[in-house]
Amino acid sequence: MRLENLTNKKLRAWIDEMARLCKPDSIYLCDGSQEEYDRLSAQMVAQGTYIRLNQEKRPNSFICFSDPSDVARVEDRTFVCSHNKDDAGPNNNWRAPDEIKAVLTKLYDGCMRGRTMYVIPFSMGPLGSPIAHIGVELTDSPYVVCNMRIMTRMGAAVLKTLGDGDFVPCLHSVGYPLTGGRKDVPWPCDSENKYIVHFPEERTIWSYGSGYGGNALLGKKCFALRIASVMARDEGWLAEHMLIMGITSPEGKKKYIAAAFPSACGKTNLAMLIPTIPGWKIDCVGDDIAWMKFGADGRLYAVNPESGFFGVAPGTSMASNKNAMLTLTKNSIFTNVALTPDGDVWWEGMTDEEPAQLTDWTRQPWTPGCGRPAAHPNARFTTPLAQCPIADSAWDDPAGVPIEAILFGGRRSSVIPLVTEAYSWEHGVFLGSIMASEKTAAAAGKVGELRHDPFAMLPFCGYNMADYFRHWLTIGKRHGAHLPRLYYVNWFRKDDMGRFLWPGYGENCRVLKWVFERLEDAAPAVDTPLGRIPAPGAIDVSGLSITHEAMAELLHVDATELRNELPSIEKHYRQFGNRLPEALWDQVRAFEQRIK
Ligand code: O2Y
Ligand code: MN
Repeated sequence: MRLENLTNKKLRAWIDEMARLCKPDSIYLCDGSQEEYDRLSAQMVAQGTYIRLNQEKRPNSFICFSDPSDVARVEDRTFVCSHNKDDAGPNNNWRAPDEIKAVLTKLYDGCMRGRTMYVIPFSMGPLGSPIAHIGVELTDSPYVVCNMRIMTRMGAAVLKTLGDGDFVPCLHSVGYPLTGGRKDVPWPCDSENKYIVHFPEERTIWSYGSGYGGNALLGKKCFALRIASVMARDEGWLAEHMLIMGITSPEGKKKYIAAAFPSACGKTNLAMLIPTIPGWKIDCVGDDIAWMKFGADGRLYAVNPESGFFGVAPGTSMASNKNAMLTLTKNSIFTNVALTPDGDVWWEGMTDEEPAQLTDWTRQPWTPGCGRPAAHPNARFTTPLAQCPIADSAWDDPAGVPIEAILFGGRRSSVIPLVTEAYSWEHGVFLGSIMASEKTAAAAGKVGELRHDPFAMLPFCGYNMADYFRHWLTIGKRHGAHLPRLYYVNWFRKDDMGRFLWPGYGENCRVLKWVFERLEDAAPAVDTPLGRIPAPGAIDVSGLSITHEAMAELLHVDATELRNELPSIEKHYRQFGNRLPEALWDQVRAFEQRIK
């Protein structure tokens, strides 16, 4: 399709306006075809952005290395620009919309000189699904185009579905105009100026200066979480940082669950889990984001707005996540991993033995023991969901899948038991709202420090988190009859010696089995001050070498330890002032009574 033939007036006017501002040499409307993907990939090979991997080992796949200043999401450069600062809340960096537009307009002026502006129409969610929404990203990065083709449904079919309808405008530039004889570089970006800006009232995204991941693939965190969370609040649905999985029992009964975990807590591993208990089966619908709307039957239906995985490579192996490794055998893009001499990829944790020599993510020769990691800790693979060996048969179903349980989880070495069932929806919202996780080496701050990350949405909620809690409570009031049950899980509890008590990975299916059986009213539980936990013996540990003492420790709920959490819960709540729903203070008071 040619630009001249675009019938959507808002789209045409917006492209013209942004082109006048960014001044690209040309404008190209993406059709989403394989031919287009191959052509842009070949162009990036010629430009030095991509290296084609060995066709025999990793067909139709590429590696690229980013600028060392552009390796991850930049939370301190991410802004939510509502008119009223309180509407963004203490959970967001805020700037007045007009003020930030003035700053960015200056930066955008001429920023695409010497480049092509690509127009990417994309659907978050299966095309035409009542749960899906459409966005259009304008970008000067062919890397973004190719990644968006894997991560979203993208191209001509989206324009057809869009018709005259509305879309979320997403403007992106790497901020590296080719003016005054300036030569292009393999990874253009602006290392001085990065802005990831959201205008929730206009439902618009402006991103400048970064070409990496969540900063540049605007369908992901910017649209599918920050802007969509606002849309969901206004329209009565849920846009969440959650995986979606199907669980099938040996009797052939299937249920779908969603699960929210902060970044770096193993969501992708859980989404692709291989059960260790005979007869149980897991299918993957998504590993990062869930959009959920209530159906005519009153049940909550979820789609994965994405169509690929943008997963962390380091630590991924045949042992830790065989399904991910099998997914990325072809048609994949690898960013900031290491290159082997025979044209394949490698990263820390991929194999027990390190290769004798590599080209590392900084393009330097690397040998074991040289003192540098070969792959950047936030190195990523972009790979199609359809290639996942356990892709659920309904992963692309426009109707979505019915969600029966939602898990919240964090990384806690103490206090929080292996699994807890909420007493009610309100109690579950309380548990989600006080979720906290210990920092890993991957995040800024002291390792082990506890950070409250309500619903795993702290970096992704596009409005005041207190209003987000209220939205969850309202959903509970409106849809009482068919609501999913809510759970809090913790795979990371440690013993006195600092060793993990629970083996994790495939063994997590034992906890999922208990959840499944609870939904069938077929598993016993006991009440504790935190919630309902499995009765002794209710978690199936057959074939697992775990001591009774370890199981008891994993399920131990200690009132004194919980009491020690109260000041930090209250502090966390107080930051929201009187916007925090009173129902949550009621939950705190009820909790206080239970731990007296
Ligand atoms: O650093 C980035 O740009 C990616 S962050 C990311 C990517 C995939 C899934 N989740 C996340 C996250 O930070 O939660
Ligand atoms: Mn995520």
